[in-house]
Amino acid sequence: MNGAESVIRALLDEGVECCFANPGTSEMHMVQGIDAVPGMRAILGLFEGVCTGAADGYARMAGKPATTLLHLGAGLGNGIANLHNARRAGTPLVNLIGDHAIHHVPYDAPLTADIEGVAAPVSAWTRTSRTAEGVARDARDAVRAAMAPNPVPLGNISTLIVPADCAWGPTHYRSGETRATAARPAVPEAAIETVAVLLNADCMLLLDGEALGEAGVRQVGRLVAASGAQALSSTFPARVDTGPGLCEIGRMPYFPEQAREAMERTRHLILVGAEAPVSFFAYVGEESSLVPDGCEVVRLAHRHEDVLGALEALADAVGAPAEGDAVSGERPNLPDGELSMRSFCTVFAALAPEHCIVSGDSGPGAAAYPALQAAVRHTWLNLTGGAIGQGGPAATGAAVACPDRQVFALLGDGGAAYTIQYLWTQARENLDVVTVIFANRSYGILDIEYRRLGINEVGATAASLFDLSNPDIDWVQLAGSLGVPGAHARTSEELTAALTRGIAEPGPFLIEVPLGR
Ligand SMILES: Cc1ncc(C[n+]2csc(CCOP(=O)(O)OP(=O)(O)O)c2C)c(N)n1
Repeated sequence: MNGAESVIRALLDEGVECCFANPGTSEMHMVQGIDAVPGMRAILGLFEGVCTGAADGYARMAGKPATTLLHLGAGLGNGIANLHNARRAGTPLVNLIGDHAIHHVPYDAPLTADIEGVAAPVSAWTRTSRTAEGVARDARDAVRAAMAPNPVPLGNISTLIVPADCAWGPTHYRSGETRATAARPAVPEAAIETVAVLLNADCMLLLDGEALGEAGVRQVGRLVAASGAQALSSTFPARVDTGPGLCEIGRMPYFPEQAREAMERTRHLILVGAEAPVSFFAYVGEESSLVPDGCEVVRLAHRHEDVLGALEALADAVGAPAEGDAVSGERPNLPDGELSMRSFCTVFAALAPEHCIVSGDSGPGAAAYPALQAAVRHTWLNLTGGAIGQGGPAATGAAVACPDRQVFALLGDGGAAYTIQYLWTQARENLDVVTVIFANRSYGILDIEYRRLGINEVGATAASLFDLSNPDIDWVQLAGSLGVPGAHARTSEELTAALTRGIAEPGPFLIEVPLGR
């Protein structure tokens, strides 16, 4: 076989079964390898940011990496924003990047680039293969590195660069080596003992990582029942599993003054897989840390550690009941009349199916989080790194990983415009995703941030840089041209009808609502 085929076999042996691809000539042997070896699902994305965001969404739901297949430095570079988000999320992901054959690089042909340089800021592990014989080993190492318990800033992205001659050259590959599993390091007992002594109603548990998976949230419920402590997730965690039967999980607010207010009465901020909260941006004269004076920060567990084990041990140590606090769960009645963010949230909470997945981005969609939490068990995926244009691609990958679950993407129109090609992939793969576009025809948050920075005069040029009208994008028409049916919803009744249809019909659907924050 050739090197490319050995790479695909190696990836499959490590449990990687899905490839979000946008290939070029230097990846042709990889494409041939995928063709030749059964088991690797190859999905075309029309922009690399779709591939990388989809690989992120897939892994957040599947708990194992997908691979991307991208074209040299230019292709990888196009995918960087969503790789940045995936790094912040701690998502395991393997980039397979083709390169010129080794003998061709010195000729500086047009697509020649410093691919390792492009990969470096987002990758915890980067390697350029040197031989066809070595490339399968490289692929296995890439997956293992992506699954390693890395500390927070590093993330879990591996980038393997495969020169074309390593892909086309002859090699042997023998399956049989067992798949590697990486254990998370245990939390020191001293940390558990320290928190057990001080846990009371003056504490806030700030949660991220495993603490926000279903098993983690159950343990948090026990701790809340035993101590009266508050439980909040960090502002944009990668994944939260909540809803009726599980403990209510609030969210650390985005704006600094609101975050400080949320911690006003907190004497001990206990970090459970989370980092101490900081202001998203610097503001003139404002501190970067959001932790109020008089609040002590205590760490129970780092995100890469055995967070779940630590929570269990802590709950046992404080004598917490086996069944903890839980949301009771009630569907709201369907409203009628004018459509507002409030009625949107009510309709959404009334209709969203059990065990749905919601992928967020910019825009006001996060407002639906409390209402949904009170209504149905679900998984919420957040924009982890602030690089907008993630929600649609991540929803695509989540739907590939979980074909039995209804997926929603709640997107601001500004964010949606970055990576809207994802709709085409959803249509082609017949994925059950309902996208809601909040079309306020503006970069609304930038208008708010502009004023927060003390610039009160919004001049004509500034206003034009925050304005998405002239021309208005018709998202339903745009979706139609990408193979996705849709509807405008201007009233609560129209939203109810559109959402009911989108959920009932197989395949993707898009709803444009004239709402903003
Ligand atoms: C990749 C990237 N480019 C630019 C920005 C800056 N930015 C943050 S929010 C935003 C506009 C969001 O607009 P929209 O999605 O319509 O939501 P709205 O604020 O109007 O509710 C922009 C451009 C960003 N965060 N990420």
